[in-house]
Amino acid sequence: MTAHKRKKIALIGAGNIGGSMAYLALIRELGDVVLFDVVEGLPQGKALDLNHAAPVLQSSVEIRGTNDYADIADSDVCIITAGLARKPGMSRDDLLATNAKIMKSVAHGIKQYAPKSFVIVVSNPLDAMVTLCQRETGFDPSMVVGMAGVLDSARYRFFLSEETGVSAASIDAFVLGGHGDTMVPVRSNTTVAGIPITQFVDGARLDEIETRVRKAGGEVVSLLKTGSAFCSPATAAIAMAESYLKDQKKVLTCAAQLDGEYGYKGLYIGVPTIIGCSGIEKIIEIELTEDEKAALDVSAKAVEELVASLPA
Ligand code: TXD
Repeated sequence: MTAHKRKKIALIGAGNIGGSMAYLALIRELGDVVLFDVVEGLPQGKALDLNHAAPVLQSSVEIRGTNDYADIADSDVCIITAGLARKPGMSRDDLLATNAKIMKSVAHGIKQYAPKSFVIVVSNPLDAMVTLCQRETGFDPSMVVGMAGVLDSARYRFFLSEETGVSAASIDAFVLGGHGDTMVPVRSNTTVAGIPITQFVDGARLDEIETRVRKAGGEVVSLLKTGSAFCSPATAAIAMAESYLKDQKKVLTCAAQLDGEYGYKGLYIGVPTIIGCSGIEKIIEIELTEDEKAALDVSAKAVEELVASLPA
C-alpha cells in the first residue's frame, strides 16, 4: 500500500493574508503548511498559534513557521503574499518598485527549493507581480498564476446578491482584465441561476454596482486604515490552490499568461481558466460585447504599461 503523502503548501509571506490562508488550510486539511517570512518570529508565532488550534479542529495537518527558504523544499503549491500592502490613499501601482524587489528574492527562493510547485501570486500590483514572478522563476506559464479575478468576481456576486436578495451561491459572474480600476465586470455573462442579470437589475443600477466592484479593495482599505482586505483574498487564493491540489478542474478567473486568447500573447491578465493538477489547464474565451472587449483592451493596455515600468 503506498500511503498518500500529505500535500505541502508554502505560504511566502506570513502577514494578514498569509496567516488567514494557513488557518483555512488547517480547517480544510488541505495539506501541511510552511509559513515563510523575513520577519523573525512572525511565521513561527503564527504557526504555533495555529497548531494550538489543530486539536480543537481535529485537524491532522501540521503548520511550521520559518525564515529559511530551505524549509519550503518540494512544496506542491507556493502562494506569495510577500510585500507591502496598501495604506489609505495609495494605489496598488504605488507598491510596484518595493514589491518588485521583494518578488525577485521570493522567485529565486521558490526556483531553488520548490521548482515543481504551482505558484499563486497575490502581492500587488498583481498583474505586474505575477509577470515578474514567471520571468524570474522561468517556470512554465501554466504553473504561475495571479489571484485577482476570483476575488473581484466574488465582490461583484456579493453586491448583486445584496441588490437582488438572491444567494450569491446562485449568482455567476466574471470580472476580467487587470486587477485595478480598469477591471471589467462582464455583465453579459453574469447570471442568476443561468438567467441574465439584466432581468433582475436595471442598467443604471448595474453601472453603480460595477463601479463599486472596481473600487471595492480601496473601500476596505479606507475603512481598515491600517491595511487591505485579507479574509476574502485568502479565501480566493486557497480556492485556487485547492482546485490544483485536488484536480478539481474548477473554472476560476485568474491572471494567466495569454497565448493568443482575446487577441493577446504573452500578457498576464484576468481571464476565465480551468485549474487542475497541471495548473492552468485551459484559458476560456467567453463571448464579449463590443463595449466589454473595448474595456478589456483598455485594461490590457494599462497592464502592459505597468509591466513596462517594472524595474530592470
Ligand atoms: O486581490 C489581490 N491580489 C490583492 C492582493 C488583495 C488584497 C491584498 N493584496 C496584496 O497582497 C497586498 O497589496 C500586499 O501586496 C499583499 C499582502 O497583503 P497582506 O495584507 O498579507 O500584507 P501584510 O500583512 O503586510 O503581509 C505581507 C508580509 C509581511 O509579513 C512581510 O514581513 C512579508 O510579507 N515580507 C516578506 N516575506 C518574504 N520575503 C520578503 N522579502 C518579504 N518582505 C516582506
